[in-house]
Amino acid sequence: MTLQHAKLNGWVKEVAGLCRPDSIHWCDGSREEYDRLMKRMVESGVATPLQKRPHSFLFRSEPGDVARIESRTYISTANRDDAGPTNNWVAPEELKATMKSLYAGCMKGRTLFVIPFSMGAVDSPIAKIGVELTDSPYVVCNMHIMTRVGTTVMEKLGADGEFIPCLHSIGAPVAPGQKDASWPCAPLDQKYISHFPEENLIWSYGSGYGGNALLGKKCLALRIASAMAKREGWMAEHMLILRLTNPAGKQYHLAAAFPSACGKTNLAMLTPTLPGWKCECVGDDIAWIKIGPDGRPYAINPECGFFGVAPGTSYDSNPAAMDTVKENTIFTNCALTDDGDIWWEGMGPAPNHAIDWKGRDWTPDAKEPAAHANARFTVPARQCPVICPDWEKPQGVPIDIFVFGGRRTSVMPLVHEAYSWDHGVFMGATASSETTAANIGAVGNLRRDPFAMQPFCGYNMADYFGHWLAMGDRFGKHAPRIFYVNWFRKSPEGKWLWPGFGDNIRVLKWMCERIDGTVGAVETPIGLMPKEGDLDLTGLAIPDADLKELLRIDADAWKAEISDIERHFGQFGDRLPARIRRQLDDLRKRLG
Ligand code: SAT
Ligand code: MN
Repeated sequence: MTLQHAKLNGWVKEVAGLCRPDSIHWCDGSREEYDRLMKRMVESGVATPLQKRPHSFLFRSEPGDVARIESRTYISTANRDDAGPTNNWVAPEELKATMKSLYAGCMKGRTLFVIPFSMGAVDSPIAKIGVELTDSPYVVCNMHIMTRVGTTVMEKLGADGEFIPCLHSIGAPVAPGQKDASWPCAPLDQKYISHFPEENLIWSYGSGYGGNALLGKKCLALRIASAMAKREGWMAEHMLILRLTNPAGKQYHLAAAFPSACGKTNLAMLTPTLPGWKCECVGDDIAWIKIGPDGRPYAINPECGFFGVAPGTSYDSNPAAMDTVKENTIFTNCALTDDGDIWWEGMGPAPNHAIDWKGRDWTPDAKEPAAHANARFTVPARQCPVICPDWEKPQGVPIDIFVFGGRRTSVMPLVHEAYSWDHGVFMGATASSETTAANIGAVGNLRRDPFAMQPFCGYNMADYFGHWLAMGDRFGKHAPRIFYVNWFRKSPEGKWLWPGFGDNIRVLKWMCERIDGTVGAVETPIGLMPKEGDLDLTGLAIPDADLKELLRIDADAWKAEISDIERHFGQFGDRLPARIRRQLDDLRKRLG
């Protein structure tokens, strides 16, 4: 591919001068390119082709490089307050100096790949172009699946089109004659995932895994895009997008924010247990939302693949995902069965023998799981049997419903609805969840994860709350209704109270009927909730006591919750919008 883009050419040259790769390869996004890179990785033993899944491969990462690393993720703004209290911050000059010394010569012995990619269909007015420079062929293949890569993007870029520069290195040069590691990367204290939102720039070093390395995803489509969206008056959200069609054929579009590994992919591909209802997936992780010509919010999925959590995915929990990953899939950190297939915990019966994600022999009586808890599949979205026919529509789909949620084994009821837009923004701002394996760190701790954006907001979170308020003012009568859900409540004895998965349609149906004004709700201190008979439980054997517990509001627990919210808000000081503080006062009053 020849290039006339002076700025891009200049940047590639500059990076090559610093990182010193042996060669440079401009990616065209073709199948041949993907196959060639995969073939080389198979030959060097890095990738294992799977006999049971056509054109699919297994990779095993370094045991220290298995997830996003929030402690090594930076939002580097000139002013520390502009990154806010929820982000790690280092001044741009200092961070760049540190990283430049790491980048110096870091690609020796490797190829520098130039990946021009589009987030969003190339012809979408909402799409943005990025260019990732990386020394990892694994990243190139994943980017092929997760984004639109190659020639059409270069054509759109032309001679002077705008692009977001995304520099990535695994941080592991190879000397001549040295045997390469199967998953080369840098030690933890040298890993950096850095964002410079004031100049739309991403620098990542030292990790080859997921969001640390596939820079179109969390780095561009959330951290950098959220800062751009604030400046430009749109929204970049950590949300799945789902189309629901009721038995009468009426469509509703829902966008839902849950933290990583809380079931976004499962909800996005829901198989409804209520007859006549249809769900179609538009996206499973990220939504870019703009106000359309008719004043309504329209959302696109900027990605074109799924990077889903493998463990727990099964024909019971998510049949659509299981059918999606039958072919053309990259599996990372799953177990390998003796007949050349992959396996993970929660998929179904365990094999008698397998090779675990660390490459060791594994049997069901092993002490450690066969697949890593954050093992992933990377797969083209178009292979999903329930992909929405409009999933690539350039103008997006109109959003009727916003949903927030997280994993809470207590306190949070199954569902409640906001009294107003501001109340809904308060729900988003106070969203909380028990932490998961998607981030390196302790699992199962309760943390506030506002709008599921805690790890992904590229600017001061208090200003982000303000942006949500401002967008609501602009949506006016077209503002989507806001709900909060919790599929994960347990009984005091530790039993899951709600079946979840396909049965979540019962809760979504209530939301649609709330919009249509055809179902009731009861006012509670925390919001509007279904009263007895409002949730369609046809065909579901759920004990009355469980349902009561699912919808129970424990006033004492909520008072404790208020103290925790005070603490959470306290970190923002005066920057917290008064309208959000007022919502907390109102909640306190309603709780009495
Ligand atoms: O590794 S990713 O950041 O892409 C996955 C996730 O945390 O959702
Ligand atoms: Mn995510």
